[in-house]
Amino acid sequence: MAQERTFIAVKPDGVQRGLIGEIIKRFEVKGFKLVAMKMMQASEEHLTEHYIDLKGKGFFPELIKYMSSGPVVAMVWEGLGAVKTGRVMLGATNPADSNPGTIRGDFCIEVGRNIIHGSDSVESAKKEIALWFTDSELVSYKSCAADWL
Ligand code: DAT
Ligand code: MG
Repeated sequence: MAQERTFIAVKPDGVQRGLIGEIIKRFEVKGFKLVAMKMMQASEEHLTEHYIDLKGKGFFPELIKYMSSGPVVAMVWEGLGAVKTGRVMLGATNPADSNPGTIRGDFCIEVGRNIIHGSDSVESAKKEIALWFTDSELVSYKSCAADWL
């Protein structure tokens, strides 16, 4: 495993349901380092670009409507194997299949309201981070916990 960055976003339902803190806490206590974060109302154009690989799916219009229905909290987390481990922490796409102990397994029920996004590969993480953040928004610093993780 290598040091990686992954793009994580609390979706509009996660924001409205008061789960921002819980989600940040899980990545923080796991040992990942927060390198960028902002709350924003994403446009349909921006979300279409974010989910461009799913454009042909039947649920796509509904997905864009849902994701643009309120503010999201966009974040970049860094650490050893952050992409793969981040996905494990999220749980399966459909909360009905997400194990208890995962974020989706613990806090949601429906695939169309699954509260959180996480990059599925290092390559898509790079694309997503570039889509959601400028270089200057990515903060470079050494965590004092780095040698203890
Ligand atoms: P993930 O978010 O786990 O990476 P994905 O990239 O396949 O999953 O799909 C993106 C989002 O689209 C997913 O979080 C919820 C929604 N979605 C996926 N499959 C769906 C389906 N069969 N019906 C409704 N929404 C779906
Ligand atoms: Mg995905």
